[in-house]
Amino acid sequence: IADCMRGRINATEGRLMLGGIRNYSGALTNAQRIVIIACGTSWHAGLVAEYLFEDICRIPIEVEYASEFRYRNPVIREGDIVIAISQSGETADTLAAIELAKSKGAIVFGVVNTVGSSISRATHEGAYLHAGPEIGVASTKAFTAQLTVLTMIALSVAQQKGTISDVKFRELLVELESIPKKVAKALESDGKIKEISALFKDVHNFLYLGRGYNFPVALEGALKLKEISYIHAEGYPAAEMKHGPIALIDENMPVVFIATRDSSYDKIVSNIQEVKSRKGKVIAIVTEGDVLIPKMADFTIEVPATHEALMPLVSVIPLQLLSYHIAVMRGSNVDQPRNLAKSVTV
Ligand code: F1P
Repeated sequence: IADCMRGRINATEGRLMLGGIRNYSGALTNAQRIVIIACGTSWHAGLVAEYLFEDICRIPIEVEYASEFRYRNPVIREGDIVIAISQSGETADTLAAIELAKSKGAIVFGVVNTVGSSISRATHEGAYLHAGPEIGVASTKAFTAQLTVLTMIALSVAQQKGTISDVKFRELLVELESIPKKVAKALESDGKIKEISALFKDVHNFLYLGRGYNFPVALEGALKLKEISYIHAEGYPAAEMKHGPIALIDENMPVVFIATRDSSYDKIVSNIQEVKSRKGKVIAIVTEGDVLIPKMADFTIEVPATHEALMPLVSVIPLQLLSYHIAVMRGSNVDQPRNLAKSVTV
């Protein structure tokens, strides 16, 4: 995350410079609609960006699986901007979706990790992640780097559009600069997460629930567990639980709540109560110092407080560690999960 921000932001001076999106920055600022296309973890980063762009830039956003978008006949109008997100820069579905969007006249920005990759060459402009190569197949640090770059893009668009006050812009910039330290703090829970992992390594299903900015984090937590430990896991918006998944909850169902202090805190507390009253086992990711949820949950893992728009950068860390430890304890090769390729080129 720090590498991703280096040379791009100076919070003290309130400066933000993303060289990679200079030429088409006017088109981005004046976008009537932004369509984000990506696959897997990158798609989850796009969902977080949707909340942020809507919130601070007031631009309508659609987040599409590239693997579906490419086979549709999507409507692209003048003034639409497409942002393609990819760790490898080689994902065939994302590449095909970019070509389709370009053929319909869209300007396409890339948020890509691999310099000189096919996607970075196919896009009109873009910002690299500078996250360094992912050693394993499953995307981890690329996810947090994608969130960092997307946050910088949203902040810069909001500033140019005037949809964010100077005070809020600076506040978010200062907070963004503090994230690497907060991630380091979140990593200190590793020992505790390992102990929790030992208790759940043999279960067959997991549910992940979150609201608002933490909803895509719930999806990502579930995907990481599936990818590297081969345990079936579902991510849902916590508010959707009552529309179906609640039927699954009993004493054998671990439910991971991403329940940090934000504008939907009270609502997620009610969701935890609903799960506890059905004897579900609750593992809650909470903000440091929370006293209420630890009394209700079976296990709590603390993360440092931050602005809710930046929380996914921090709240995803314990979920990545949980998947990692469970996978290692189950004897899986976390770097090379079965059936998964680093770049899905077909
Ligand atoms: C997309 C992705 C990854 C996932 C795995 C398969 O890749 O779905 O999120 O972890 O590697 O591919 P990318 O387009 O972000 O490289």
